[in-house]
Amino acid sequence: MTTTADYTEKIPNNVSLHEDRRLQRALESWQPNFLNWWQTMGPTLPTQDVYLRTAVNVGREGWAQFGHVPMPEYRWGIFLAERDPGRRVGFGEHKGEPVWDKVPGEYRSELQRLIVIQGDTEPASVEQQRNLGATAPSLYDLRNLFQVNVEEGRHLWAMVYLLHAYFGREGREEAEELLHRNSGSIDSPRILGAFNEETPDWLSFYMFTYFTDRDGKYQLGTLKESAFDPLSRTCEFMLKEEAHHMMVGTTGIDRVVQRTVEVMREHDTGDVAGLGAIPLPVIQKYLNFHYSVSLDLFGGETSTNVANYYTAGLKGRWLEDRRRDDHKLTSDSIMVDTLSEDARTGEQSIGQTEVSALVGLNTDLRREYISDCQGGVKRWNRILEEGGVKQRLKLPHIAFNRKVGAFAVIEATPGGERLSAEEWQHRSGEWLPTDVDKTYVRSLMQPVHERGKIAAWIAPPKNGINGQPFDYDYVHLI
Ligand code: BYC
Repeated sequence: MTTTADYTEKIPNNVSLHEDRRLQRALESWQPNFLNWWQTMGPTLPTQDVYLRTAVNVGREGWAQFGHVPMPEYRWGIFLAERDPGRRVGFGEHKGEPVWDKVPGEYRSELQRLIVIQGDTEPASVEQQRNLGATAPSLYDLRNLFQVNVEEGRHLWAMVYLLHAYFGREGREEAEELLHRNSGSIDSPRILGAFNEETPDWLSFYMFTYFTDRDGKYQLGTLKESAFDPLSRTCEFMLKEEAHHMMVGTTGIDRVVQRTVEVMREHDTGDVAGLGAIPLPVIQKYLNFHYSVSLDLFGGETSTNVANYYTAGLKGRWLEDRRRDDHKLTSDSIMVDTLSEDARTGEQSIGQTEVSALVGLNTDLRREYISDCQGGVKRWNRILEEGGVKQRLKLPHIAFNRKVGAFAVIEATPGGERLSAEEWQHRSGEWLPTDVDKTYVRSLMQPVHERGKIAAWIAPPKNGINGQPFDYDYVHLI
C-alpha cells in the first residue's frame, strides 16, 4: 500500500485500486450514481468554485491541499490511514490476536450493519444541509459549509469502498441503497433519527456540527479500535477530517453567543429579538434540541448489540488502549441511568442501576460524549461572563426529550423532573424551539455573499482558513 494518493486514477486512492480491476470497475460504476446524487441531493446554491482542502496523502505531515475547486469536480477519493503491520486486536475475546484483513464469516452481518449505519449518516447530513448556502452569513461560512459537505461525501466513499471491497453482492446492493434512502423521506428515510431532522437555518447547522458531528467523532473513535483493520484505518483518517467539522460548530456557536452579548450590552437588554441578534433563551432551546437528539444516537442505555460488537472485537471503547482493565469486561459492571420502579407504589423515577459492563457500553460512550459537550458549554459561558452577562447556557438532563433508550417512555424537564404527557404537551415550547422561535431565526437568515462582509446576528471569526484573511474570496458565486 502507498500513502501518497494516486490522482491519475478516475477514483483517487491510496489502496492500489488499479491492482483489483473488478473492484475498480464496480466502484467506477457507482461513481456516476454518486455524482448524480450529489447533483440532485447535494448543495443547491450554484457556485463557480470554492476554496477547498483536498486530501492528498494520509501521513502526519501535511495531508491537505487547498485551492479553488468547482465542487462537482472535487476529487472524492478513498484514503485509509497507514497500515500498522504489527497491530493486534485490542479488546474482546480475540484480544491479542493479529487484526483481520478480511471479514470473518461469523461477523459478516454485524460488520456490514455497522458500516451501513455509519455510511447512511454521511450523505444524510449533506441532504439536511443542502439549502443552507442560500442564506450563508458570509463567504467564509459558505466555504466551511461546502468543505463539510464534500468531506461527508468522501466519508460516504470510505464506507462504500468497504462495502464493495469486502461484502460482495450484498455490499454493492447496500452501497446503492445509501444513495436511495433520503433524509426526511416518508417512504425511505435515513436510518437514525437525528438524520431525518431538518437543518433549516445556520444556528441549527452550528448546533448540528457541534453536537451531531461530535457523535460521529465518538462512534468513529470506537470503530477505529475495530479488529477489522480496513475499517479501523478508514475511520482513523475520517477522524482527521472530522476535527474541522467540529471546529465549525464550536466557533460558530461562539460567534452567535458573542454577537448576542454585544447587542445585549449595546442596548442594555436581554430582549434582542427585533434587534437583529438571537436571544439567549432561543440559543438554549436549539442547544436542548440538538443535544437531546444526538444523545439518542448512542442507542439504548443497555444493549446486547453493543455487548456482542465488543466481545467480537468489532467496536471498541473510546480510547480503548488508555483504559486500565482487562479489555474483555466479562466480569465488570457499570451503573447506567434507568427508570426505577418503587416496589410499593409502582411509581417510576429516574435513577441508576448496575448492569454488566458489556451491555452498558452505549452508556460508557455516551458519558464520554457528554463530558466533551460540557467543554463547549463552558467556553460559551466564558463568553457570556467576559461580556458581563449573568445568564448561562446549560446541557439539559439526560432524560429530556429522549426518543431512544430508557427515557423514551417518559417526559422530563431540562432539569430532570418528570412530567405527564399533558404537561409536556403544554410546556415543551419553553424548552424546545417553537414555530415562533424558528420563524424568527429564519427571518435573520438573509444571505451575505459579499467578500469581507458578515450578517448582523453573528460575529466574524477570529481566524480565516489556511492562514487566509476573513475577507478572502473563499467562494466565487455564479
Ligand atoms: N434512531 O441496541 P440498541 C456521524 C435502533 S454520526 C433510530 O440500543 P445499538 C455523522 C438500533 O439500530 C455516527 N434507531 O442499539 C455525524 C436497534 O435496532 P434493531 C454514526 C435507533 O445497536 C454528523 C434498536 O434501536 N455512526 O458519523 O446498541 C454528520 C435498539 O437499539 C437509534 C454510528 O452510529 C436512533 N438514534 O446502538 C455526518 C456507528 N438508536 O437492532 C456523520 C454505527 C438505536 O432492534 N452504529 N436505534 O433493529 C452503531 O454503533 C449502533 O448501531 C448505534 C445503536 C450506536 C447507532
